[in-house]
Amino acid sequence: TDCILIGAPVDCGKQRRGCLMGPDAYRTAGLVEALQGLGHSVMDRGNMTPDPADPPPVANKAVHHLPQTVGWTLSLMRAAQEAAKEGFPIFMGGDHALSLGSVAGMAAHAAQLDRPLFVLWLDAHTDFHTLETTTSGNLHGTPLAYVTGQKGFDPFPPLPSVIPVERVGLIGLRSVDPEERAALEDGEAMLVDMRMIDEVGIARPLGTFLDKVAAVDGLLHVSLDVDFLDPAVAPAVGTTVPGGATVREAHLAMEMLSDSGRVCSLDLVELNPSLDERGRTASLMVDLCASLMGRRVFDRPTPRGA
Ligand code: DIR
Ligand code: MN
Ligand code: MN
Ligand code: MN
Repeated sequence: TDCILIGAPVDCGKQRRGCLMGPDAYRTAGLVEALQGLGHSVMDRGNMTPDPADPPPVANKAVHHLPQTVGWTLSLMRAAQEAAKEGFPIFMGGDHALSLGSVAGMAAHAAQLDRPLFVLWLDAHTDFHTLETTTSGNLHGTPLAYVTGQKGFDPFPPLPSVIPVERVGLIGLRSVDPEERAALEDGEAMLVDMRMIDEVGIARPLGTFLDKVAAVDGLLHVSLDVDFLDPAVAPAVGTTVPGGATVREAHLAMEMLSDSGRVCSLDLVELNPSLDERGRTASLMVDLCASLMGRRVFDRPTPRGA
């Protein structure tokens, strides 16, 4: 695979600063070498900057950093479409607001190929707020609503291609705001909270989702938020929520995604290296990325349904 690393030091999607150091933390933790060690070619495009943007203010006074976020969305939408033509884009965040652009751009790319794009959201949170429902005003809590075409995103660029909510799977959920819950409970997204993982494991719901992708020859974008993981193993994130995925659950998910052969692009988001000791969260994220890109203990397929 031709991996294209895109540094997206987006740091305007929430109040606490630090995610701008994420791309360099992944480089320091050896992401390039890990991918090359698996036989992939790697092009590191360096770190991007946002386009200039000056959207009119919105009614919800809680919303902050709107111009910067719209600017990032414009530049990342374009970067995603360009990179996807040449290889497998890996968006090194940066906070989750970067997915407003990366996912919108990947959706445009898939539409050009006439392939359905699915999205797997690995996160403690649903990130399904609109500019109208958010009370924190933190725009990292909005990308999934934007890319699925929910109303309330007027200052943002119009979506070249909307992702129907039934093509979205969310796994790892344990912090969902009431407005998000109401909006998602009406829809057809696959919602996998931590209780379901406790009860049936992560392989079953993920396998079901991957079968859905394969049934229509779909492509899959994976958005991996650090807070999907338990804070005991991944403390370097501003919005820790106890009770997250274990290291093994996360690796199993990555290996199944790799086996599926469906994944076309990846976001690594919300890493805040200033909250860490010795880069351990960055190292774990690099190891998970390696599993997604083919690293194995032994080569054997997951005995699915066995
Ligand atoms: C919360 C937290 N739902 C909000 N969201 C996220 O601010 O809207 N934290 N994405 O990581
Ligand atoms: Mn998130
Ligand atoms: Mn989150
Ligand atoms: Mn909220």
